[in-house]
Amino acid sequence: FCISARMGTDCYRSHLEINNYIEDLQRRFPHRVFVKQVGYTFENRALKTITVTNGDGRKNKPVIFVDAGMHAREWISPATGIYVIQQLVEHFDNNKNLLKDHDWVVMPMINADGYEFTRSDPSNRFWRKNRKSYSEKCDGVDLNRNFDYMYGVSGTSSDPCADTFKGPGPFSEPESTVVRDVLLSLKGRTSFYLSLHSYGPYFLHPWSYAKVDAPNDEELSDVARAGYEAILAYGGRVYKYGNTAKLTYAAAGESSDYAYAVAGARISVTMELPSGGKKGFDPPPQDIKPYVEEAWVGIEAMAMRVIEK
Ligand code: ING
Ligand code: ZN
Repeated sequence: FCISARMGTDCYRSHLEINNYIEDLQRRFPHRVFVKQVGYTFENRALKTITVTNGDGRKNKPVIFVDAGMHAREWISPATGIYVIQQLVEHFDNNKNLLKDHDWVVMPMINADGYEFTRSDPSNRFWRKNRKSYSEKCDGVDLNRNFDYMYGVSGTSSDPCADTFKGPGPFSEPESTVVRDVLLSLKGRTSFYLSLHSYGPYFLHPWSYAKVDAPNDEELSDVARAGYEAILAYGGRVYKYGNTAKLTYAAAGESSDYAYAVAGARISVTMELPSGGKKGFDPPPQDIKPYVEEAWVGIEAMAMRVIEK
């Protein structure tokens, strides 16, 4: 439970607290912040994006799109998404350069149903998928196998009981569909897609579906390297970076391949935040602050590299 009503790094926040926080930012900073309801989860939870600008009124700037909370148990991901929003909005004066020629769109919680499920009982803490069911025996679809680029060709399962169950078809899930629609609404504008997961630490870039170099592999690695170098210099942690399939394993139908191949994001990265706690996905609340501060150093560095291109 959270001691402070003020949004900080002392605890993991509920889906409702996160939505209330961004709504509150819109009220406090109406000239720089725009919150949009973009859809609903299977269990009818509201999914929102927050668009952050510098308030200069210029339309159609390139966009840096950040999403978090695609996998339920990866609690440090939405915590990092919240921190990104805080830096851009509440600490705008320190981060003006990140918003000069770019708008940021952040979706801090994709899999709200799964997230609330992991919060509802300790026995559910390590649930990964959403909560929609396609079998009597098992629930949930892996949202990061449900996107329609090379859907199902590798690293994915047709077994509803598997943690990487891809679902009955591409975009069968409301949550992945919402991410798709937000990405497509920004088509031609997204210069950088960043998806926050855990655990690594890794910076992963296309392709994920196979051990194949993406057309601008060098440029992708260059941005990922900027994150790696910044975090190394900051506190000595060594992230690995590179082609997803080569560095880890091939997996198709995930969001960073989709953002890159279909939604036109020239740079696309999945950031796997460091492990923590007993099982890797559960850094204790007192670790939130150092984790998100370190992550921000990497995110800022990658964004600056993209912006300076
Ligand atoms: N990893 C991601 C996953 O969906 C990923 C990222 C995608 C890794 C594709 C490798 C291949 O599996 C986590 N931790 O969720
Ligand atoms: Zn994940």
